[in-house]
Amino acid sequence: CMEAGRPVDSEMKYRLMEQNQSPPLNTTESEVPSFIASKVSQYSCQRKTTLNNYNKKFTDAFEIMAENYEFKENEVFCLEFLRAASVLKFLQFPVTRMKDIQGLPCIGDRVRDVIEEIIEEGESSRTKEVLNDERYKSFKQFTSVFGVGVKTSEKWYRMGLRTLEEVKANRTLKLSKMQKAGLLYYEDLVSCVSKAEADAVSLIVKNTVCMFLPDALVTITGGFRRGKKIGHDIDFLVTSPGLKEDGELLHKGLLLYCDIIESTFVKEQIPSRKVDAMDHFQKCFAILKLYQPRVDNSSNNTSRKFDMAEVKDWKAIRVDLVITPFEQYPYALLGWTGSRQFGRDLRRYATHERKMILDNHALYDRREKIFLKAGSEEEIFAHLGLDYVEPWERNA
Ligand code: DCT
Ligand code: MG
Repeated sequence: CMEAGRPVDSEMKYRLMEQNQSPPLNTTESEVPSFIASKVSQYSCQRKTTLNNYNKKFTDAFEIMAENYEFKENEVFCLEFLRAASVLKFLQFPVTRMKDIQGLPCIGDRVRDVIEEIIEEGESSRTKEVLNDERYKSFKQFTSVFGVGVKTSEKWYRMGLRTLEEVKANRTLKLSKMQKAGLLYYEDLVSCVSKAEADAVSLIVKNTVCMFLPDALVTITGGFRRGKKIGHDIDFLVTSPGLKEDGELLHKGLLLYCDIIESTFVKEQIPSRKVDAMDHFQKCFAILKLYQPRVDNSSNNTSRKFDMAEVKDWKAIRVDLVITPFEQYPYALLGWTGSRQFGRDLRRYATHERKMILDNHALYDRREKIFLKAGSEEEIFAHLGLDYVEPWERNA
């Protein structure tokens, strides 16, 4: 199955994987370092995962399965599918037969069954079942509202509610301030944030922060720092050389909706052992009103007047602002850049391979009983004995 000079064989594809490039047309096999599936690390922090996903068909299916298990609060099965999705995102070729995944880590039996079915049938009956499942469909709708998680969805579902329309119509529900805002700006918030919108918001946030903190360092984190072109929100990290304790900063007011979470950081406390733990920074889950001047192509005055009154010229955008003390900034940056899977694996790697505890504030060496200081992300990777992984290679 080999055309002249054109490798289509999957052994060859394996060898090309680590090079992160498409198959060269005129190289002989011996020039390409060989790739061994069993050498692929089980930790995504030891893999380079760009946005170039050759196996979207599979990873989309896994992510639906994972989400369904998340809704059922089955963390073990959820993580199994998320880890498998991450491994397949790393592969530099599309999987077309079972032999392609032989020896790879994190591919359990449940995952294997889904892969096999997709290879053979083009789609997975299990995934289809989930997508048609009443509970999944309701949870999917409920959790798409800002401020609504699995717990709230569970409560609403048990009350017999099935759709967002039913939620909105129900007068007995006591919605939080956050959920009310989530419903009020629902259409804007479910439509994704573009890179252009992220850049526009970035300017506003930087200018505003610098008004009261002139030497502030404002960095866009999350998916946009990893090179994504769209996102569900925009994540920012704010620090300044003078900032020792976080506090005060968010009380100046600049946003449509703003839920300020006060810092809960306790100095003496060693980093959290919980792998999915949130951090203790002062943060603000906000909704920003981004004005988008509309191109007015009507020359008719009356219709212009009508437009001015009726047309909404702004979009509500979800923004997370996280304020960090200066010396914790590299740790916060690493944590908030994500991906979630990359962060989970960094912490798991630190715990199991290095006897260290990593969180968004610090790295603690349990053997030496010391906190390891870091001035950059590179230094954190070095402390962990890991090769540096660039932000755009953290799309695990
Ligand atoms: N994060 C974290 N702990 C949390 C939530 C988030 O450490 N409880 C980190 C991991 C990813 C990063 O912050 C940004 O989170 P999201 O905005 O949810 O993810 P994203 O990768 O930016 O994706 P999206 O494009 O959907 O915003
Ligand atoms: Mg984000």
